[in-house]
Amino acid sequence: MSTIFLILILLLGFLITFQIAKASEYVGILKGEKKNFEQNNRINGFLMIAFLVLGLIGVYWCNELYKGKILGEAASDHGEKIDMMLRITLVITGIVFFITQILLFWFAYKYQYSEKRKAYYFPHNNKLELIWTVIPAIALTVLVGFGLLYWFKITGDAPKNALQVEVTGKQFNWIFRYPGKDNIFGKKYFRNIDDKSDNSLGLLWDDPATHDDLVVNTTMYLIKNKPVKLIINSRDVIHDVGLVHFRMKMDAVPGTPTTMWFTPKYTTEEMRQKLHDPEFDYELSCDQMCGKGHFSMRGIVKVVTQEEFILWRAKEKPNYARVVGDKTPAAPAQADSTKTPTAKLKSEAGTKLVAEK
Ligand SMILES: [Cu+2]
Repeated sequence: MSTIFLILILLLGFLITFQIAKASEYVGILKGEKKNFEQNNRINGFLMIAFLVLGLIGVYWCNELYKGKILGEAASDHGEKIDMMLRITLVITGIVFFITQILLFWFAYKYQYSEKRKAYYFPHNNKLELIWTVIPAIALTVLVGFGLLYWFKITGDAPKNALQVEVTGKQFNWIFRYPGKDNIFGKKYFRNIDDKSDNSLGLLWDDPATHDDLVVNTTMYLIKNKPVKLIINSRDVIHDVGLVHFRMKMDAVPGTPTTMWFTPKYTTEEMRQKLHDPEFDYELSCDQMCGKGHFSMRGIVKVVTQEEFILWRAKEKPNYARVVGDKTPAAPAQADSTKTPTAKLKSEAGTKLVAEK
């Protein structure tokens, strides 16, 4: 029924427009062609100015409306630079926007047809063309240059003292891994992935480096003022690590680890006080449509002090201790690597074995 109504409304709209057009045509004939043309020109010129004024009011209104809804201060050093870059881009494009829009609509009004004036024939000017090509080219090169500089910094080598966290996306949550005291991520193999036996990353237990690796879900702990390097993986489809408060974002691609690094500036607690929001948490969202549960891939990032981090780390049990039952991580010499099922698998896989550090 509603479809019929919609069609009827559209038909009626079309008929009314057609009738108005016909009526104005007859009015034009009655008034005389020239007078009609001049009147139309004046109306259109006036509409141009009205559009300009209303448009600019709209721009201002939108800004006022969404002022409080944009993200606050960036919570990382790289984020600060990205914000600065964004502000510079907005100022440059904003100035160009206002100048060009005002000129465009003002000229359309000011230079509408007049009997007293003859159009000036101005086909070509090399100097002018050079100016409006070179100036935007320089401005864009500077903007893109800054972008590239920060991109190389973010994806480049992290400082040596950086905390390393491996982030793995899967349908539909995040898995974080911290290397133990040895600061080495133990080897893993995708065929060993087994959620039921608490090995969501497929760690190879016969690699001693896996024994102190800490695997946690949903919440990632970072340290204030300490650089962090994220090594990003995916277990299934392409996900994307989106850390909006730190202004960071990187795809999680299966089989191809990606990296990025930054330094958190404020602890979660400090940010809560800054924002007057006791419930605030840094968010890790998946920024890539990855399936029907995509919306539920909300991870939490807790930025804490070094002391708090050490306390948290001490409380968490490495997966090896949970799965194999050994409370103290085995020393490399004590581990009998020939009897474990993973060792068998490893030898079977031979050169095809894909183990990452
Ligand atoms: Cu995802």
